[in-house]
Amino acid sequence: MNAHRSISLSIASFILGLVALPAHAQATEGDVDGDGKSDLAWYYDSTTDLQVLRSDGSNFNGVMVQKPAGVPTWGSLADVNGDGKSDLVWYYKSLGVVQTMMSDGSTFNGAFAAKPVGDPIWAATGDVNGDGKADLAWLYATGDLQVLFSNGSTFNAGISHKPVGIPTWGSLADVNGDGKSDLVWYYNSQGVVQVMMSNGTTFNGAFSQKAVGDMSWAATGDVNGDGKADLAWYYGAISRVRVFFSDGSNFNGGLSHTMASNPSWGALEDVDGDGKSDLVWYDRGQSLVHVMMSDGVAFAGAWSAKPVGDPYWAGGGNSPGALGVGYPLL
Ligand SMILES: [Ca+2]
Ligand SMILES: [Ca+2]
Ligand SMILES: [Ca+2]
Ligand SMILES: [Ca+2]
Repeated sequence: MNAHRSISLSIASFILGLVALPAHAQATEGDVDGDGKSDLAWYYDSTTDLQVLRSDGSNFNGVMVQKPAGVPTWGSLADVNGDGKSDLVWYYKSLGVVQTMMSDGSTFNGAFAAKPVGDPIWAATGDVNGDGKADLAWLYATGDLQVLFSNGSTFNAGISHKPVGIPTWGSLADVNGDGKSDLVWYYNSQGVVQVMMSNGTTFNGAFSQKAVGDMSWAATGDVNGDGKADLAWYYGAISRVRVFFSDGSNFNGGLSHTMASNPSWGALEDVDGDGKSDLVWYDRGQSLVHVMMSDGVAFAGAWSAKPVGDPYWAGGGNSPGALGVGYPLL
């Protein structure tokens, strides 16, 4: 099996995995304790322990352990009530509902209405209407996309949209820096990333398509700190991550970084709170989480690797509006 086919199958299995309970990691982002530094959430289904590895800017310390009720089908870390602390947004297939557990900085509580939504084939969180509260984007097998706006205590009807085609990968990220998360979708049939800009009430075009080709994993985040979310694309066959910087209307050449180890999962998250999203990845062979800091033009300055085991689900990051989606571990 060649790499190209393997990647396509990985993406296909991820899409299927959303519908059939996935036994692999999904990536998102979040600053759980609200100190401006993105933390990493790591969930083990074997013990049903959720461990939040809190970033102090130079390491993941201060583990916060929680036992949510039940194993999720999909999850995200997102600040749904706009208090600066990322909350846990989990979908339970058995119940057909999204359950949100609010972070108070040291634990997760209830206090957000469960929302019946039904099974998605893709889902993401991001602040689509720019009110400071993360919203929920839910794509159904029919190709219908529903964005549910958070009002701080529940998700309500927001945008109904039917984009052209079903993506193989997607993210919500504010690529033009207007405070509203845009829809960043990859179609592997065309090898291009398509952005649909949010104006708060609908999604429009007006962003050039970017030919990127198939990746092993991808993420969005503001790597150069200009307020516009950038695109990171990891090519496993050449062990290289490429970051395409957004200028608000296109993704242009950014930076290229050859990985020293082989990431099974990656995310962009600002772990030191300097406004530049850093590269966080998990090496499954080593059972280690690594961090490479962004200085705006390159990834340099590695953190101490953090020992963790294979997660069932993982989340992290806090760039404005840049929330990832899941992938299977490679
Ligand atoms: Ca919102
Ligand atoms: Ca935007
Ligand atoms: Ca940027
Ligand atoms: Ca940073």
